[in-house]
Amino acid sequence: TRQPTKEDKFSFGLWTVGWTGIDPFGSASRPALDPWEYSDKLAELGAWGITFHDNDVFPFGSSDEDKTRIVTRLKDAADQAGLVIEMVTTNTFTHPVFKDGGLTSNDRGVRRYGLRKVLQAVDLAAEMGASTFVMWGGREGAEYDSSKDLHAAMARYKEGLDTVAGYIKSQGYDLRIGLEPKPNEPRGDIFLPTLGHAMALIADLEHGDIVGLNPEVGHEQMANLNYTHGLAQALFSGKLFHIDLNGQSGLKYDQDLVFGHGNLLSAFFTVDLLENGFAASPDAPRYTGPKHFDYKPSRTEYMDGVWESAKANMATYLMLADKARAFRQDSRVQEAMTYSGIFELAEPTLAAGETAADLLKGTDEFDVDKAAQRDYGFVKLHQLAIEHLIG
Ligand code: GLT
Ligand code: MN
Ligand code: MN
Ligand code: MN
Repeated sequence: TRQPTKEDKFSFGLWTVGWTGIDPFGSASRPALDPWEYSDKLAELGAWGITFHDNDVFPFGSSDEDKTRIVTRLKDAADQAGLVIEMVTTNTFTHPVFKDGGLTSNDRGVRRYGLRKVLQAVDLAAEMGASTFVMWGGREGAEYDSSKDLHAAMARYKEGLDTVAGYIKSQGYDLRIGLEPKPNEPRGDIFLPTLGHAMALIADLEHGDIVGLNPEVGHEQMANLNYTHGLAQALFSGKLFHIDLNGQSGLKYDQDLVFGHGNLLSAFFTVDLLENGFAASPDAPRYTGPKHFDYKPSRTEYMDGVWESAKANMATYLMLADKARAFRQDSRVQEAMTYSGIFELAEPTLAAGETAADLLKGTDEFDVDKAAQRDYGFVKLHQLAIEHLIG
């Protein structure tokens, strides 16, 4: 595989390589480094950018002086290493004050505190030159249906998001919000569990134009959903602002594996969409943002394993990109796509100027029985993808 370069726009959360292996059953399995040690190493491995939560960099409750000192040191290190800080986000999930959520806690004092923390992180994001502000509401949710007025919870979520988006506009920041859905974990049921739920709330916002999505592979697959389909619909609606690439093996806890280390075939078609766009819609929107990895180096790995796993994300992406390019360029694939009707799907169903009444009048001399016997050849086409992937 070729080495990653800045042109590949690979970025990593500091909390990914920075995860020390603490889980609900065990303590840390490796040491914590300083933030700039992670960023220096990521740059060396070929990353283009980094991302972080406020509290990945400075501890919760730091004084303003400490915040400035630590953040300045990280920004200098990133500049030195030629790294872009492309996304900044807030941690409104670790501290127990957020145990019932930040924007949707039943406690109004907590909500005011949470919203203030988010706004402060927006200022930080702008200062760092980030273009995306992710909002993952991991603690926004419930274990018990008796515990919430769900209408009020949605109203408070909307109020919170509009306050943040309105603030971004009023400050003239060049920032867009990426909402990150997840069905469950840490809450029993998280609000905005899927991309569709998030898009629906965005449509209800006053400042929804600068609010879009940050879909994560594992989060969609935990809900038994198709990640590539999710990206496609987000692109269709102009809402694919950012992505979290990782791996997940089916319906279980959030694994945050290396990209491709879960459902590899699904990862292939995700890369195919990102690199090659829609097969029959050349004018459709394309994703041009960072390829951001949100994974965890497994707890079994020590520091060598941390860096190996970071490299593995980029290497797997690049290998899949080569395979996806060859797949699309293969004349057998193009023929199989034509046979399958893929290009025909891009043709409008009605003729130019044709109305529903016109359609009702005609018959097209359509032979239902013959159409029922059509062979779509989807299996043959898919086998060509398998051949490119492992042949
Ligand atoms: C947390 C979560 C991720 C989110 C991060 C952004 S925090 O690690 O599990 O999926 O992307 O807040
Ligand atoms: Mn995850
Ligand atoms: Mn995660
Ligand atoms: Mn994520």
